[in-house]
This record gives sequence, C-alpha cells and structure tokens, in this order.
Amino acid sequence: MMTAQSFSTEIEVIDSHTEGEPTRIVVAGGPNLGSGDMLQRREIFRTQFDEFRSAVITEPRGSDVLVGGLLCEPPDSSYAAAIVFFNNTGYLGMCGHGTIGLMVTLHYLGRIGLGRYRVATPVGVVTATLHDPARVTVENVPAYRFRKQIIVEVDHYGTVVGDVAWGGNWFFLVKETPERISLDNVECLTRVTKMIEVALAKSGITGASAERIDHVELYGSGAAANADSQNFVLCPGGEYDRSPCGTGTSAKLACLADDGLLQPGQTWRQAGILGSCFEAHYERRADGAIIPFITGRAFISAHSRLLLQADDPFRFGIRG
Ligand code: PYC
Repeated sequence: MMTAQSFSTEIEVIDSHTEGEPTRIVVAGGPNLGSGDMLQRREIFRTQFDEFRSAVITEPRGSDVLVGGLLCEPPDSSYAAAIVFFNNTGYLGMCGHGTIGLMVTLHYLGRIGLGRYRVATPVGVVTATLHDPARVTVENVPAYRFRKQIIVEVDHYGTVVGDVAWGGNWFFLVKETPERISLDNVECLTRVTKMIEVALAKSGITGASAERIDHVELYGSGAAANADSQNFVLCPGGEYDRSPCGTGTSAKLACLADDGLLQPGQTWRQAGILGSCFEAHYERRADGAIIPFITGRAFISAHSRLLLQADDPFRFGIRG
C-alpha cells in the first residue's frame, strides 16, 4: 500500500555492518526520486520524503547509529547502483562504510558477482570492487585538504588546531588532542567533538563553498594492532562512527599526502574506535587532488520488512 507521501507502508531493508558500523539499504518500498542528477534526487528526497528517512532510520524502527541508503534507478547501464545515503538528522554526500555495505548487500541479493562496479552518489561517481562476499575496495571521489592548521577557540574547552578536508563529506581533523582515543572514553570524545563542531560553525569555518563542517575526526597513533593511526569520528546527528569512517579516512589521506607523510600507493592502516581497520592508499591526480582507495569488510545482519501502520503515531519515526 502507498501512503499519501508516495512510498510504501512495507519497506524491504537489508542491514549490514562494516567493521562495526551499521548500514540499512532500502531495496524496495522507497519513494521514486525521479531521473534527475543525484544532487537533484537528494533534494527531492529531502524536501518531499523526509518522513521516509525518519521512518527508516530513527527509533522505534531504527537507531541514531544507523546510516541508511536508498537505492535509486541508476543513471545508465554503466552503473551497478545509484544511492542516496541518509542518517538520523539528514543526508550525506558519500558514505564509505555504507558503500562497502551496499556492495555486500547487492551480492547477498544475487544482483552482482565479484568484480568492479560504478556507483552514482550525490557527490560523484565512486567505483567499488567486491573481492569476496565480504571484502570491498571503494575508489572514492577526489579528496583534498582545503585549509591547514586552523585555530578554533572552543567555549569551555580551549584552543584546538586542525585541518579542513573533503573526502566526500567535510571533515575537521584534529591531530594534537589531549583526549584518549579509546572505546572506554567515547562519552568524553563525543562531548569534545560536539563542542568543536559547534565552535567551527560559530567561527564561520566552513568547507570550500561555505558548507557546514559536520564531521569531526580526532586521531592519534592509537593502540590498535597493526594500525598506523586510530581515530574517533563524530558524525552529523551526534553519533560516532563505529568504523574508521571511509570518507574520514579519505580526508585523512589527503592531509597525509599534502604533508608528504604518505606516498602514492603506500598503504595506510586506519583503525576506528573499535580497533577494526580500513586499509587505504591513494593515487595523485594532475590537479593535486587525490583518489582514495579504502578497503574494508561488511557482513549482512538482517533482511527484513519495516511496517508503517496507519494508526501508529510513530510510523514516521521519532522526529526531532
Ligand atoms: O564511512 O564515510 C563513512 C561514513 C560517514 C558517516 C558514517 N560513516
């Protein structure tokens, strides 16, 4: 059955997690976003179907940690998929862990075999290689550092220095942090990164086209086995990434490349807050941007139908 908003009241979803971070891919029952470019489709999603986003992702059917992905009609037959990622607060540009989850989901459904595929996203085309049913490399959109060593005064905290970089979303990456990057310290890490995010907005520090910087990444050498670094990434909506964050690792690679600390093709092992790792490297483009390659694993955790009953006061989720 369709609602007045033109999406089904029965929504088929597949849940997976990528190195611990969950993804929920909508495979049937979602709204039709039309055949415009992916940015136009994301805008149609945002302006006309936001209740679908909250129904799928927020409580009581979802949770703040989940990242959703709405499969759309691919622009042409050269693409395996077209996707708009969303979460508890809105819409993402790209999502690295989500793209890994997407490929594993498409394979689980029997829609793709092992191999290399193009995926359309609102911020550009990414290429993803499914090496085995769980392991994927994402060749992301070009990443670059926009501003280096920016000083931010954070109310009730102090001075923080970090880089602004694009990896498919906007990031503020902080290297020198006194905070312990460890799973038993996530409350403190969440509080501090939220304060930094607010301070960035208040100070007018933005992305290259005045976008809000909505991801904050703290990183250190980290205790995780075999990792070059361990991070903590605050996502828009106030939750932290359980994986090392694909777009965050891409932004990080751009900073390392700019600083001459990582050469093209050299492997960087980025651990997330759980200690799980992405393996990453980059290729350098002529214009100075880099193409990040991020490899990680995803596992299917559920294949279910979400039901939106007409008399359920929370059929569209708990909307803030
Ligand atoms: O893996 O790019 C990522 C991501 C963004 C937000 C959560 N995960």
